Amino acid sequence: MRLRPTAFLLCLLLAPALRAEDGYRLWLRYDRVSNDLLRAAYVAALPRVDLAVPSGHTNPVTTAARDELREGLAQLLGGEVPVRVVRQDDPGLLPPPEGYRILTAAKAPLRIVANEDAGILYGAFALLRALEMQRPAGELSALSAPRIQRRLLDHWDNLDGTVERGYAGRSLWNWFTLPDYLDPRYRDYARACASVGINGAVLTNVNADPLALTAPYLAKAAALAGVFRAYGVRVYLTARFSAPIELGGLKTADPLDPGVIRWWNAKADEIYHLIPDFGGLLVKANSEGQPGPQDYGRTHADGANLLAEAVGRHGGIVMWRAFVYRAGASDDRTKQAYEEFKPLDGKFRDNVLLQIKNGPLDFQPREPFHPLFGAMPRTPLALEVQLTQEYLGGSIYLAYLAPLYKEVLDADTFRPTAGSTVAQVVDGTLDHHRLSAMAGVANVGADRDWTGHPLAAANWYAFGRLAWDPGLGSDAIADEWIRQTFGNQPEVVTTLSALLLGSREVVVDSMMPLGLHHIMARDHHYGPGPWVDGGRADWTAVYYHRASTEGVGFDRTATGSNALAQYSPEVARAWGDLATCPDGLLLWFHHLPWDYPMHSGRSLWAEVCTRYQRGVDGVRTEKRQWESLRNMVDPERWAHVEALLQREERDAAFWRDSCILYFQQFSKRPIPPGVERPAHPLDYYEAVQLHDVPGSPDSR
Ligand code: BDP
Repeated sequence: MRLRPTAFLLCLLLAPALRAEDGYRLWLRYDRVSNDLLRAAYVAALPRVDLAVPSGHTNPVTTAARDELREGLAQLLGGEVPVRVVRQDDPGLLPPPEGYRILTAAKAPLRIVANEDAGILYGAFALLRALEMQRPAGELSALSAPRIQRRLLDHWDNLDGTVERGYAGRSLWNWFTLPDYLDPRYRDYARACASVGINGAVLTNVNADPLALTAPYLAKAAALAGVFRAYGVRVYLTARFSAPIELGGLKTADPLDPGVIRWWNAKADEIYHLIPDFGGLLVKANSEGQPGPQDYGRTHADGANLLAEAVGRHGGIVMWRAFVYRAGASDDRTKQAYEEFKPLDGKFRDNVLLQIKNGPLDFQPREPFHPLFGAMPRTPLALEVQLTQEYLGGSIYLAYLAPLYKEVLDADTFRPTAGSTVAQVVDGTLDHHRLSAMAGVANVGADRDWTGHPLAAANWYAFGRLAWDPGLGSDAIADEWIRQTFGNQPEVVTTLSALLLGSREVVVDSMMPLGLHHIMARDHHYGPGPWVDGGRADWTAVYYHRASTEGVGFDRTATGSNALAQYSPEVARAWGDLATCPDGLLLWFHHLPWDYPMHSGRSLWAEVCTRYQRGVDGVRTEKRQWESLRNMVDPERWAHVEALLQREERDAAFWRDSCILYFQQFSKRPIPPGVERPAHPLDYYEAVQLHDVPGSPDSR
């Protein structure tokens, strides 16, 4: 069809307005600074930008920084700002590794000074962030360096393009077209990571496919590494422990077998030949059916050291996961990792990190911190958190997770003394470790907006910022993200900030309040399933909530599983004593009668009901907050979030009604006033089946 000239003209004129806001640009929007005075002040403060590194050379990293700045500044300021790479020869100015310093002086070029090329990149993004946030032109100088060394995204991506627990479409990596076609998206992924300081990506699922370590797939990984390198992002892979059998044709994968040792050494040589800056291997072993050293009567340390030896010769590391549990191995699944790993403290090679989930169970909406963080001073411990919302409503629910990450980072282990936080364990300062790492299970996929929920990219952002500096506040991070993603209008910033900051607690209330945990539906984990029973006990809900006519909750005090004994005496005392145990962990640690008097003055039963109602009310408040932004947010993202909040409200009511009816069978008490009555009987809720829930292969 040919357009008539007038129609063509009209299209051109309308083009910017018609371009749908699809979220692709994330927080790297670089929209022109709308305040003319401020823009003029920036132009005056930035006659030129000098990127100063010791070598003074351009290379892929400094070039990436320079290009990002040129492009970003041109868009933000509406005119070109010269950017050049220069030699930094004043050692007094040099910040720590990967850190940067931004120096301003009247009528002189702004200087970004770094010790390493990556620092220049981080400084460049920090400068762009400051402008996007409309910081005063006189306040652009800065000094910053990461507290944690390896800041990694773990992708649970399968080679067939599916993503385990992924809710944002298929995998970003198109393994079939790699290594030939390099989707421009790979570069944008790396830009986004670098902009928040993420410096590594584990490309493959922890439930590992040995194929990933074959020559053709290593070539594909090398191609991705080639794109990421300029952005300071190193590639890592997961290793299947039995790969010497599956790929090498060996009879065993015994870590002490000389043939196995030779095989891994040769494999490491092959990897490093293709990817000289390969970061290392992440391993899930002897957990949920994965093979591991225990299959041969060896320990986790034997297994980790085998791989660490192989990659260590090339400067690589091994991240060995502590997420292990076996059916019937203990009276309490949450105790198992500690029981297995604590005795191995000091037994790992120095290039092994033990990677521990934030809590002892599995990424529930709220868990206490993992007891291993206070138990292995001679081993560097990496913190693993989930960005993808496996247990928090996938990409349907709004859950800003910085408060969850902060809860664990700020937790006091009291080992060896008060004031020894998980953050200090993880950043290596408490026990003087050379290595430190924090990993986030990624929430990105091939969806156009990367994360499926238009507000879920805040978790990608927050993860990176907290891994850089665990001391940052959830509110400060939300403020940064909102201003860059939705602009600086005060009503938008204030309202959206309140919305984000309250959202995780709303999800806790609507799904698993008061320390209830693991009461979601089987397999796909979306929606309630307090009635889930039968089969392997520690995969059921009844194992965790222990509801009976006597009461509800898992007794983990000395009268029960005594999981509390895995914490320092101070922590165990505080959580073990009903007077000081926070409401949020009450039923995690205690089994209590339904008429137990809560701090609120209500009985436990009434409190459970009230919290579920509070969850629904919380979503309604979120809807009102979002509604008030209707004309201040672009229509596409506004409508998308609005629709998801509608769904979340319906789901929250479903959680409330089904859980209250289920527990009422035991409490035998009426639903208290102020709590809405369920629309259906319990069997209605129990019969609802979901099919093909994303991220779960078992949902049919
Ligand atoms: C659980 C997930 C499962 C993962 C496992 C893990 O349900 O898909 O493989 O964690 O972390 O949360 O290994």
